[in-house]
Amino acid sequence: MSVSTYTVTGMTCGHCVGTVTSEIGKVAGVTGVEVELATGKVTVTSDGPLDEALVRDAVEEAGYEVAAN
Ligand SMILES: [Cu+2]
Repeated sequence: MSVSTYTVTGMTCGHCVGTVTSEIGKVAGVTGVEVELATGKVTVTSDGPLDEALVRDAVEEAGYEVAAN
């Protein structure tokens, strides 16, 4: 199992959180997504190393941005 964290910008409410959660949840290998609205912190659990580009794409697909860490 591997855990990675991202900072997502542009989320303003629970609906945004739901959209980001569901889009990242579709990425291959992802087993869990936790989004903290106040900080934009997104914790992704996966069953193997995750392709960061796919997570980034998923977040952009949802209409938000991954901040550079
Ligand atoms: Cu919203």
